[in-house]
Amino acid sequence: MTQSFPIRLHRFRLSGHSHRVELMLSLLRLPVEIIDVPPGGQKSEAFLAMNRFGQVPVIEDDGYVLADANAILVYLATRYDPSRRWYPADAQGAAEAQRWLSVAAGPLFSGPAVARLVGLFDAKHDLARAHATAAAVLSTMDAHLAEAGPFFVGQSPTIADVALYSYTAHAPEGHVSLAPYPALRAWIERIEALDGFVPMVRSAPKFGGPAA
Ligand SMILES: N[C@@H](CCC(=O)N[C@@H](CS)C(=O)NCC(=O)O)C(=O)O
Repeated sequence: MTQSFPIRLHRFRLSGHSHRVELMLSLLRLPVEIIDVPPGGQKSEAFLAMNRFGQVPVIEDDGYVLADANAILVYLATRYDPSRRWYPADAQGAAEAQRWLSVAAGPLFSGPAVARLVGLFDAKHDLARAHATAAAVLSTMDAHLAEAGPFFVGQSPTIADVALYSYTAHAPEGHVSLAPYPALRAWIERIEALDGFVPMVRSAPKFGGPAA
């Protein structure tokens, strides 16, 4: 299906959840209008009317409002990629993609993303615990790619890769080195070489320190 009017993306510039959606929109070549939510704006009455959880990202697509990064990936790939290259339609492919969406929402968040919240924003989280979770999830992801790559679900990129990319590639912003994970580093290069790839701005960590 083609799209002539832009899909509105409400985001924070440094939000990996938001970048995940921006990347999907770009890979699908969908026109987008980016709305940078000001600090605290996600708790305004107008924003809460779009997402009761008061978080970015949120999209508006021809009057349809949807929050939650992974839900948005499912929606965009189902609606705008009839080939189902990005979100496999077969039972096993769909289930495997979902499995990695759960990793993106689970340990990839509580590990690398939480460590990044500390590194960039001095968020009051347990950095040592986030680093331990990051090491466990990144080594599992690395082993999976080494055995079953080049992408998380088979031979071509899917929403699983889009969901996992931002917080993996930006893990060093939470003092998480990617040096021990060669398969992950090669995968990051493959994602960044995709037609339509858009980067998230890189930041240097200002708070916290490397894992002991
Ligand atoms: N489950 C949500 C999580 C989104 C999320 O954590 N958003 C953060 C930015 S990365 C946010 O809006 N934080 C501000 C807040 O919670 O007030 C999703 O996948 O979209």
